[in-house]
Amino acid sequence: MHGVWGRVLYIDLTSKKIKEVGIDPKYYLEYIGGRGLAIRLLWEWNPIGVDPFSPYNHLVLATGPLTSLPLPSSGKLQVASKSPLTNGYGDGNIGTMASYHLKRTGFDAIVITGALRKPGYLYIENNKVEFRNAEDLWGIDTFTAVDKLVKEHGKNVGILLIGPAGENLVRYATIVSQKGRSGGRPGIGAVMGSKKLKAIVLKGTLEPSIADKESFRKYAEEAYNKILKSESYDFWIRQGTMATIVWGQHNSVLPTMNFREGIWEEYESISGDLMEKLKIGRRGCPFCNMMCGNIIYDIAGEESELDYENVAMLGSNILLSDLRRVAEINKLADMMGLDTISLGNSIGFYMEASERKLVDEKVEWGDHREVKKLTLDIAYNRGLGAFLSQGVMRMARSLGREAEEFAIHVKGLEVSAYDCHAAPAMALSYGTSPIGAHHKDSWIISYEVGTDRLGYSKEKVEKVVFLQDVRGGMFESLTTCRFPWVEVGLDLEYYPKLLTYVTGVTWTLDTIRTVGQRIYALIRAYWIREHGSWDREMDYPPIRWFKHPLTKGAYAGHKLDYGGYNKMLDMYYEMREWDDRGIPRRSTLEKLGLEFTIPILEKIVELK
Ligand code: PTT
Ligand code: SF4
Repeated sequence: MHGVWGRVLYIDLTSKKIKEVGIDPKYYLEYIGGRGLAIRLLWEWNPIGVDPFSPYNHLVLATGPLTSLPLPSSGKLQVASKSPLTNGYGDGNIGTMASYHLKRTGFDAIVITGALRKPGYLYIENNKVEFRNAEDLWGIDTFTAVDKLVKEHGKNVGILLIGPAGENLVRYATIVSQKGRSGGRPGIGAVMGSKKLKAIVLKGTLEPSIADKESFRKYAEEAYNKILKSESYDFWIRQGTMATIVWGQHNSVLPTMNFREGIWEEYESISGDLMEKLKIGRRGCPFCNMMCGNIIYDIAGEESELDYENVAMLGSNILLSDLRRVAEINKLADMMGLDTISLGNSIGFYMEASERKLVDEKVEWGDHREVKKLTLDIAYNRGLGAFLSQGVMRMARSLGREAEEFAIHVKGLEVSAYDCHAAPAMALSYGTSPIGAHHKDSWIISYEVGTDRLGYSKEKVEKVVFLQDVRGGMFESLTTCRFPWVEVGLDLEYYPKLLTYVTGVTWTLDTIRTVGQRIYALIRAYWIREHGSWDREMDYPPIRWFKHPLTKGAYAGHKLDYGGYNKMLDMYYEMREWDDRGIPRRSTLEKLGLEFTIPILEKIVELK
């Protein structure tokens, strides 16, 4: 198949040995690349039940056939591993020049196992790997460290690195790139830290082959032009994801006070409109003509790149008003390598625990100074920060039953920035997301607010499954940014066609959806394998949304209904051809070519 190299670079940090491993060509047809390749390799190469912080856990950096080719917003890279936050499959998506260089090393993915004895970093130039010392970089924030690495290697490289949070094994540490791109919410940065690996510097100079260059070039150019001509382009360029603050407020989904409410009286103090006034520039990922990284000066006069999730979770969710203060915490999170969503959740959870007097040390809602101090303490895993660095699920368990009722997570991953008291399908999206509560696989909320909002309908469930197949299956495996489709309406049909021109294999949206279903079933099998059991309760959203109704706004009095949610979950399982416990049926596994999972699953659960 064109567009891929057919091999991965396998690096063992313990023995400092590297090898090139050929990949069965059928994997590309069955899994495409990116997330698909990552879960296939983790199933095969990760020991069953491995501790996420053990040297035997594998870290996968994967590209797909469309990654960093000249087509819209293609500069994205998949990072995946067994998650220290959830103990299940975890991944994330980073827009970075590292995707450009990895694509040109001659490998589709880099797989890292083992651990270094002393802090180090990898310099990879095509198939040459150097193990470098990083003792002088250890303990340093990602912005300072990246400057040092650029000084050493020049600007023409791609760099992925961790901050103090990853080094100190904070369970929601991410991998950072380019001072403001970050990925791997479920603690993939901490996996890198457990391997004493501070950074990976990539330089690739080989051009991947494209089956039909001329058609590809023409069609990609057409797609770029369509984006520029889109009606929503101008507004997107002005506000990017930040427009969602006002939208969230108007639709009662803006996370407020640890997801207690869906509106906040002070939302204008963190809005996209305010951001526009403060904006000093834009940044973005490679090959993108709709760059959405909005830069403002924070309260300390430093540049900070804003996104909706970051601002909502570190703003309304903890009642921190003033966009420039929020921007300061956001920047600190990037420097420390902490996921902003889990950070905002963990701080919000603690503030509520402190309000209810379940903890001794008090932290008030919206206390900027305290939030700043806590962010650093979390990253360095010290003092009160050491408690928060475990994430919401573990904190709640240690505080007891009352705390579990306001612990906002699914499967251990903290919920991203959409309140679901009055959004059943979005709750289902979180409940069934393959990495724990994240919106990336199915952002059905935009559809849900414009339809039978409070209904538990089959139509909504069908839409969740469709979005998961397309977003979680297709975009995460191609691997490209989904925003051209989601935000400026680029026709979905561009993607199967571009994939066809690049690979020389004919793809349709339907054949890609089957890949999505396969990936979903395999990730589910992986979770069951690692947890050693399974129950449909794993797919429930946070208790709060069922128990405590909203008290403010147009949806005051509303909460989720258990019966309705269960009905939707049944429909969801039926559509995925899983049984009523959420376990893929034997016939489903066989149909999707996942027979190899059956002997292992059979030891854990009875397959129906
Ligand atoms: C993503 C999650 C998101 S989703 C946001 S804002 W968003 C937060 N960003 C963080 C950040 O920044 N710094 C930080 N320290 N922590 C952060 N945590 C949060 O992480 C991101 C964009 C965005 S902005 C989104 S929706 C889209 N996500 C895509 C995706 O998942 N897949 C895909 N094929 N295309 C996507 N395009 C968009 O990319 P995770 P990025 Mg991110 C600074 O990592 O783990 O996937 O979690 O990658 O390069 O920053 O681009 O309103
Ligand atoms: Fe990156 Fe934004 Fe462009 Fe997507 S739209 S590739 S997230 S800059």
